[in-house]
Amino acid sequence: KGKQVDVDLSNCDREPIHILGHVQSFGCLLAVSSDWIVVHASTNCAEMLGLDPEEAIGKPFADFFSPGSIHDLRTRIQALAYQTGCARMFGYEVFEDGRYYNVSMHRSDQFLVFEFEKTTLSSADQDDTGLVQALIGRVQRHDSVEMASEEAARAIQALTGMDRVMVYRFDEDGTGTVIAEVLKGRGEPYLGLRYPASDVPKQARELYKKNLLRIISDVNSETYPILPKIGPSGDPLDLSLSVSRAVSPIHLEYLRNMGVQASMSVSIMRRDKLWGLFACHHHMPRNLDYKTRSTIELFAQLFNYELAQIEMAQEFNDLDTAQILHDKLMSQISGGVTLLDIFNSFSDEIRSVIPFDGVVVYSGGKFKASGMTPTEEEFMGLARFLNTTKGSQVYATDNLASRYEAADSFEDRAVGLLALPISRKPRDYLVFFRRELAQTVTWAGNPEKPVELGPHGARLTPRKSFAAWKEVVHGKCASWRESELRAAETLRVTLIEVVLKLSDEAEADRK
Ligand code: BLA
Repeated sequence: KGKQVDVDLSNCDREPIHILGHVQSFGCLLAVSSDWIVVHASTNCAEMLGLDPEEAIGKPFADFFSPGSIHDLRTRIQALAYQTGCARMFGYEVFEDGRYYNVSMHRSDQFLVFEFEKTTLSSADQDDTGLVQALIGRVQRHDSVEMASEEAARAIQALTGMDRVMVYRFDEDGTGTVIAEVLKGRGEPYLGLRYPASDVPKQARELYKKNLLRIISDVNSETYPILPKIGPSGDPLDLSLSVSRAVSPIHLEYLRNMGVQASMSVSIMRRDKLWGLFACHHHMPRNLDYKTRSTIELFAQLFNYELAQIEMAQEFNDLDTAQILHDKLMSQISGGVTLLDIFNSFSDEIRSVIPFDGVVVYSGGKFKASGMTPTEEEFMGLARFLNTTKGSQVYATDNLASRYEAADSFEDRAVGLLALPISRKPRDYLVFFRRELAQTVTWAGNPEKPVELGPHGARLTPRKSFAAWKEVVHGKCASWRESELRAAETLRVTLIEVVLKLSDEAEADRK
């Protein structure tokens, strides 16, 4: 278990956000031991349930709840025995006195945890399944990740009424990009911007895999401590699966600095990986009924499947393209053509599988370049460096200067490369170049003065985060993706075949 640490901006990922010991104002919490003795209670149980927490702790649950209620709760939670996650009841009349609650139940270590939120019967009656079907139907019309994401953001906005809904996609290294955004009214767009990994620190990303939706209903509202702070076994209550868990003060400051009063995020999963988040903001406090939140969670789970389909189709497509490319290349080879000629007619097709900003073909001592590349002279030096790498596979770097210092003084700022050795001795190459990533992403919109900055200042705003990210990635290009490297390897094998065939033909011509 994590210990309480002093958290500042340099150790974001050490804040133990699952044991902060408070709930938000919209929910109250009770934890019982396996023999149903109350072990923990949040202080707002008094106001929300009419149950004095100090008095309840140590007493049987049955002293406060009727046999009928206990039976209902027990039945639900038993269904959870072999499963993680929460059991839910909507619009349940816990005390049979006209007060309705939404109840969430889950296991946390040896405890059962109950969370209660006030609700009305009418919201429990509402049936959203038709709406979800219609909304996911719209998403299904799209075959690109970006378009489907935008449609899904629109759907989440329809379900929540939040001002801003973004789809935030994680990269392998934990950095993230806003790839879709729906904005109501005025506001600085964040679409297309990248943020450092620490903006959604590691432990938060881990937590968001287990607990798929969290809402921060009011960043300025009081939070309520869970008593006692340390339980009987010497640990604070683990709130990983709690729905009313109060959030990190650092993140609250981030939201306040942005002028956001309520926030909600929903995990987007691809298999067991956190692919991204729906991140939603509202300029006023906003609480969404647990039933609505569950509907949104369901929508997100359906969206996960759509996303997987789109991405899989895309991967098949890329494989097809590589195969088609191979066949086309092989069929075009005939007397008199050179590798350079061939490359010219295929560079667009290659670019659609492996995006690049410049390319050099270096074959038989001839140099040919297009786009953002080093000069011929610079390239000759680079080729000598490449000759020191393995000749039997592709070589990729997103930060060339860190491997080959002379690249620092290249005239054109191509900072990363992917090299395909296509013959052994002397070595010929096809080399793709990429420009600096920070230059390919630019800040959108006008700077807007943050409302009022908290103690950690402007660093805790998206604008400063973006700047921080730019610093981190200075001198780097977009990383070469796994799928791009695979495509490059396939292409390399094809090109070797091409080269062999060309030299065979040249041989035949000579005879
Ligand atoms: C959580 N940070 C989050 C969340 C988001 C972001 C979406 C999820 C919680 C929520 O629903 O609000 C990040 N929000 C963004 C980004 C944009 C946005 C990038 O709108 C861009 C437009 N955050 C920092 C730093 C630290 C930090 C420097 O920027 C650490 C020192 C911490 N962020 C932090 C923590 C959480 C968080 C601890 C988890 C909050 C919790 O669940 O308790």
